[in-house]
Amino acid sequence: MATRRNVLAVVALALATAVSSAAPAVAGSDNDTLRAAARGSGVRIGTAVDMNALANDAEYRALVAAQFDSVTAENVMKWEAIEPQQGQYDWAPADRLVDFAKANGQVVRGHTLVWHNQNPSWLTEDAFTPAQLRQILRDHIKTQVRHFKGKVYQWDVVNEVFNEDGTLRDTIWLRNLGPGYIADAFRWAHEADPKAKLYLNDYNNEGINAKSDAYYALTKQLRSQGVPIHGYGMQGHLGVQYGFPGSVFDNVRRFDALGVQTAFTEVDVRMILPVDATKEQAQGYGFSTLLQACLLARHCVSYTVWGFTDRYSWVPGVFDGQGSATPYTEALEPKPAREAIFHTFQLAR
Ligand code: 9MR
Repeated sequence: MATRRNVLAVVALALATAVSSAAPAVAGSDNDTLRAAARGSGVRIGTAVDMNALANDAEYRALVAAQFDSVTAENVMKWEAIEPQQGQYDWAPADRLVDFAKANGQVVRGHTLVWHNQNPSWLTEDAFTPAQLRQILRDHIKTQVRHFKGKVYQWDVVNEVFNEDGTLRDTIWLRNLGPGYIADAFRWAHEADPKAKLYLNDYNNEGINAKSDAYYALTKQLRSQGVPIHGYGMQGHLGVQYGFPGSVFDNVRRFDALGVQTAFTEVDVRMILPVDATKEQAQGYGFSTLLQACLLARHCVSYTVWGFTDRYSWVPGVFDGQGSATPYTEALEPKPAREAIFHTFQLAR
């Protein structure tokens, strides 16, 4: 733990080294990998995985296996994918990820059980009564967590439940079940797999602001009521044009003090195209800032990038004129951001 605290002092040096070092691209010895750099740090290095890419792109598959020790399904564990028709579950794509992870000595983060997006139309379009919806939610959570019992070590139980101003987001769940749906979701997930670590998860909640204040208050409240909640997830979707939140470590530290784990769950740092060297350097700083906060914290256990290559990133399709948000180029070459992550881990050893 003591070495974790040295990270901040030497990070400027790390970044200077990072941008000038010519690291090997895809190949290289095991010592050159992100997962080797992370070893012993207490923080796992993860990536979201696109299952089509994993099946069809051998270079992509090799990098997932070599560079990461944690994986998250980018889409195939979401409700619309898992239960496309009511009561009919399609486990196959998610099971393939679990098998891949096992074969490569990786853990699996489960994403996500309750969300307002990517829900099947039978759920959102049919007019269920509140009592029916409660039963549906309970069945869904219990069935899914039971299926992956012992195979998924952390679950994003509820995803993105707060607005930016710290009020609860207006969703099918809040409207029909009231705010108690959050505690219920955690209890049901815990009953289905008592060993899994259960997380809240959101974006724009990395620094101290109205949204993270709301999560802090909720976490405290749920813990005092004995609700089985174990972790606070910060997605970490940043952009160089916005600058980076300054109070990330303070925020992580206050959740530390509550006795819950923390994790960075979906880190990417986009930029307005075209790419230039200054933006790439700033991007490395963004990736590294979140990782430093994680390494400095007592209970921050994982740092996951939301896709590791621009070849499959969700960013350009959603943010017009923006991209280059991941640590590897479309050609799967490492960017300064990849080296910033690598060196930040190395310094924590
Ligand atoms: O990366 C995911 C993309 O492929 C999907 O089309 C999109 C649909 O909403 O979801 C993306 O992942 C999101 C994640 O599940 C939750 N946090 C925000 C992520 C980026 O939108």
